[in-house]
Amino acid sequence: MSAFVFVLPTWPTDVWKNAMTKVAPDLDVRIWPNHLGRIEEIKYAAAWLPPANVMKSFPNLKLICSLGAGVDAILGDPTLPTDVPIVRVNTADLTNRMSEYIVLHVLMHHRQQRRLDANQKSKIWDSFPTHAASALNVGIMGMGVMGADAAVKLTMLGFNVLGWSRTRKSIPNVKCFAGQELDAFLGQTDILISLLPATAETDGIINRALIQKLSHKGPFGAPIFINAGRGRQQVEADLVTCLNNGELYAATLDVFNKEPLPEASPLWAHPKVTLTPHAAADSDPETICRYVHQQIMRFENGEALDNLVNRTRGY
Ligand code: NDP
Ligand code: OXD
Repeated sequence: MSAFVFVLPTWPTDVWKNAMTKVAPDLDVRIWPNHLGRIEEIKYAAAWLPPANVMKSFPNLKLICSLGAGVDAILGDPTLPTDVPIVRVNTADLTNRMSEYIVLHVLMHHRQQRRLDANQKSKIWDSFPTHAASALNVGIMGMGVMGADAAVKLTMLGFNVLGWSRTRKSIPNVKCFAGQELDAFLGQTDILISLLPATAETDGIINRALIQKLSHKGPFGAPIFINAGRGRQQVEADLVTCLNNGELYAATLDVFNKEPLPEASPLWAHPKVTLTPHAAADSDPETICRYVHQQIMRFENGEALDNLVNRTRGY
């Protein structure tokens, strides 16, 4: 007897249970914390923001599936069983949604849509001069599944695209940097995008010192920052300082140090900030359940799992 459990403290469990039942009608689906049944029967878990100590409470757990691409919340559990493989989500649906978000916000800054919106509100007819996409260098930190897809789509629009990752990539029309080449990458970047995972190495990486290394040669005279990776990567006080003193021209932020973003945060009402509630790439329950079920089947058939998390790297 093997059962599957959802651990979803912040998501509607009925939606996910229905999706999984549709995709895998024979799977015995349990819900943490109130519908666990005999806990010894639970072999598979799928989680988003699981509280600490929950995974260790399943004594026969064989596989953990993260319902997001990022696994920082799962790995942050100090009592996480060390011998259970963790698989993370990688679906075309999630990747496409992220690329939509990145393209939308790069274009929004490039075409100065917020200025146009403000002009419309004040009934100001001002057809100010604009520039071509090729006038902008867009640099992506994190050239994994999401970063590589967004990079390719941005090149199609005519932007000059650069990428930085731990290991070097080779992507047509994208200038790829790796590891120690960060400063060279930053110096050529007008719009900086973070699609990095949250790890000990990336915590606080977007700070004032890094922002000061970005290019000031772009058409706006100061760089723009877009973060759809994780909030832990940005020092929010430094972002506010740089936006106020002109070291940053503008920012789009989807992720924050603390979520939901506290009401007292100056980012909410900052005139240079466009803010979204960690919604850059929403997860479609049915698509993701299909993917999770495939991983369970692979495990049961003794096949290699897809998108295994490397615990040492932290992503
Ligand atoms: P991947 O694991 O495929 O890619 C991560 C990339 O970051 C890789 O290119 C990796 O380099 C690079 N990287 C990691 N650590 C470092 C480092 N220390 N220095 C340089 N590069 C580094 O992840 P995904 O693309 O699937 O997702 C990226 C992140 O996006 C997720 O972890 C999550 O935090 C966030 N996300 C946010 C969403 C939202 O709605 N806001 C939705 C989905 C994801 P290398 O390739 O060399 O390993
Ligand atoms: C993810 C997310 O990691 O939605 O997938 O943040």
